[in-house]
Amino acid sequence: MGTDIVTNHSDMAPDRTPLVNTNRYLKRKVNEQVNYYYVKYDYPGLVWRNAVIFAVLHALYLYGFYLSLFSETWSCWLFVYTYAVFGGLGITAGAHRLWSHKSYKARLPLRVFLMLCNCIAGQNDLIEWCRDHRLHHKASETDADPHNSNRGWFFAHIGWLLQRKHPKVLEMGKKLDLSDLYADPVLRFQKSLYWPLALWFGLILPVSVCHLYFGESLWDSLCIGVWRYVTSLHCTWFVNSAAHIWGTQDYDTNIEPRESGLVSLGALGEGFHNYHHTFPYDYSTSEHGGYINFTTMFIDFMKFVGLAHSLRSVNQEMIERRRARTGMVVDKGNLAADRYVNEKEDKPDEVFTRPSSSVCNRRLSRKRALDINDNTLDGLYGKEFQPIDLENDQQRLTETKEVVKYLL
Ligand code: ST9
Ligand code: ZN
Ligand code: ZN
Repeated sequence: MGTDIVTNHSDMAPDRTPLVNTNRYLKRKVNEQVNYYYVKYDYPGLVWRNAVIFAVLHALYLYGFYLSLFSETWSCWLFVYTYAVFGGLGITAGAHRLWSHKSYKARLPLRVFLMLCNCIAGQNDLIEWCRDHRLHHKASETDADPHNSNRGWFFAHIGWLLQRKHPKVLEMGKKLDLSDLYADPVLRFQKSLYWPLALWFGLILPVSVCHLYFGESLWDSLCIGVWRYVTSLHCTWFVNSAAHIWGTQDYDTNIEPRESGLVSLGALGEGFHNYHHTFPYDYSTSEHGGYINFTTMFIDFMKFVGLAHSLRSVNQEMIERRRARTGMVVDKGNLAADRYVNEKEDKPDEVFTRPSSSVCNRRLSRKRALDINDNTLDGLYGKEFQPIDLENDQQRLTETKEVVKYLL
């Protein structure tokens, strides 16, 4: 299958151009194998306004960090930390699990609460956030992915907010169905008043509380507020960067997202990213329930008090089948995976006699990528986002094959 697929082990780009003095190819080492990704830079570059804003924010952040360690009163610190968790829930339980993925349903008071928490986070209005995130799932690791991790750690982390979006992002983004988001009056309200709401809940209120109630100076209160904001931004961005590059691929080796406990710790449970991209409709974004997953605990509690319902999850048997079919094989004791390879190949020994799990992972990953079919597409995009129309579906298939071509 796919005789046109080129594997790169040398200093050659996919089209066999030598990689000398060019920024058109990105070099990335995956499991000891060097891959090259084609990157187009034929659209406008840096957005200076954002670069200056983020530079200033990071300068204030450093002073806020110093205050948080040595000078801030413990009661103010407790307030800032709790406030940050509320803002985080506005992203994780609200923007992400509720509105982007519809992985559970929330009654009006909870939706209003999460919308206000979301204003604390200052990460664009909910409709824009969900649009970009749905596109990220639909077109992961392609030009149409707003924070395509194939363009490097820095781009996936913050770089994508410092430059104009790739034309493919706008083109594919327009094909998304966002009618459910526009149908929610809570989201329409937030969009219409986003800036006043975000300024009030994200800046004026927390800074005033630190200044007037906890007695910090106005300047210190501002820097502490910036410290909270920038920290929560980085915790979120690590999901796009670190959790797309480092970690294990327990459920699907055909996709880049990884399992990262460390990212989960900072992102209230959002670091189990290989699971999440494989089963995007699971309200827990992981198979481990509340383990390093404060957001899952919060949604469970909301269900307990009757504010959340219709929580969607994946049954264990389905997870095991998927792990066996496409997951990373960790050791010889993985009988389910053995069975899969036995069925699929006549030479199981060749696959399973291996020096390390990472080498085996690479082999299986490359083999499966060659076998790309509709099942793997399910894994890439999740069942939640079914094709909108045939033409779009065809487009996705073509783009995915393009990516696979450059991955190999
Ligand atoms: C931020 C968001 O940080 C972070 C999101 C991360 C997501 C992570 C997900 C992981 C899971 C959850 C983890 C949670 C963990 C939480 C832990 C917490 C403790 N489709 O945008 P423009 C249209 S935000 C369709 O200006 P440019 C658009 O509608 C940080 N259409 O593009 C518009 O059309 P029109 C703060 C799209 O000019 C036109 O295109 N915010 C799409 O290329 C132009 O849109 C910032 O820093 C699409 N996807 O500029 C602001 N996208 O005019 C940053 C766009 O008709 N943003 N369109 O309405 C910007 O400044 C700009 O967007 C830009 C691009 C410079 C980046
Ligand atoms: Zn998601
Ligand atoms: Zn992702």
